[in-house]
Amino acid sequence: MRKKIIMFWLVVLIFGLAGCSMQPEEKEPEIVRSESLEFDDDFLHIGLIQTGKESGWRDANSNDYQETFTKERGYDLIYIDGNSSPERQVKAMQDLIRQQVDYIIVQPIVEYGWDEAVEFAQEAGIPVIVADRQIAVDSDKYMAWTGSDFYEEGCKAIQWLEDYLEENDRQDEALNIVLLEGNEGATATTGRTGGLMKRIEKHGNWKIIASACANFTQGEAQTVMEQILNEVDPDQIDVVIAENDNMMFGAMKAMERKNVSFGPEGDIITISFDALREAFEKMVDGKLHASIECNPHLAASVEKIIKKLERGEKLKKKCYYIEEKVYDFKNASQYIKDRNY
Ligand code: GZL
Repeated sequence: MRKKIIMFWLVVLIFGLAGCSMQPEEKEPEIVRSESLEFDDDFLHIGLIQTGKESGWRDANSNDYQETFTKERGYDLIYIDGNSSPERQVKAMQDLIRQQVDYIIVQPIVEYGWDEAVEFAQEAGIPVIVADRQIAVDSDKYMAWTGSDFYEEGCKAIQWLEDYLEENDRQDEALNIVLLEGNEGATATTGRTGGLMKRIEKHGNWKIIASACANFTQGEAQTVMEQILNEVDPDQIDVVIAENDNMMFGAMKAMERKNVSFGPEGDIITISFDALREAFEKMVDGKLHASIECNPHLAASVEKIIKKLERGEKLKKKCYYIEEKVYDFKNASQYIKDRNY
């Protein structure tokens, strides 16, 4: 019988009344121990707050959790779809505290807005594990983070471009670059953009001639790329970089509609992130030059952290990075058969 004693009624009262919008001058809540409330089973109750369904990467990520945290393996996974709304995600954390889950896994849409909710989870005695993107709160407010090194992913993308240009004796060429970015305030966006810009700035004759946010979605990317193609002569574009494959697919639809030539068999160099199976298909078909892998299989890393905590072990570090590779049109056919998402 799993018992969890938490500050239950007070959390309900504060979040219910203030809707998680406590004013700084308001008195800090006292910790009022309530009657113990418990789940009537032996499962480990895991609350998962997901971003939404914005990309193929996200689907693979969600499936990975659902295949890992199963009843057969001793877990009761309470999956909450954030529906691409940061506010809904914060409310989901309040609900999971009320349900007194054993752990909360949060996959944040954006880094900000988590302070109160994470603090109350901590005071309620519910460990929070952050995965994928990060949250901008003191790291002592959550147990650990696991995910990708997004900055490194950005650097890898430009390293690949530099190598490709060198191989084709184009290393001294001036380049005009179009950049499609993910959600503003998301670690995947700030990290990738940071790595990309850091490396692009090393080339005096490389220029970002247009950039736009398309929130990691294919539809928004097609719209913003159509706008860019209305404003910029496609013959002036040398490279299109999209911060995930789905946005690149949208950009490709916009370029096809304007008969713009792109990809290894065309003119414009195309680079994206995630390395979805569909990106491999585009690389094999000569439309995509490279995709920088972002591994969506985070559940095993999260489960390892939970098992350590369940054994009462102290976590030796706060950040658990996962392995990732770079794939391109030259090696895509070698790996595509192994890509299951
Ligand atoms: C990266 C993840 C990003 C993916 C996008 O870890 O946060 O969000 O790159 C997804 O496809 O939408």
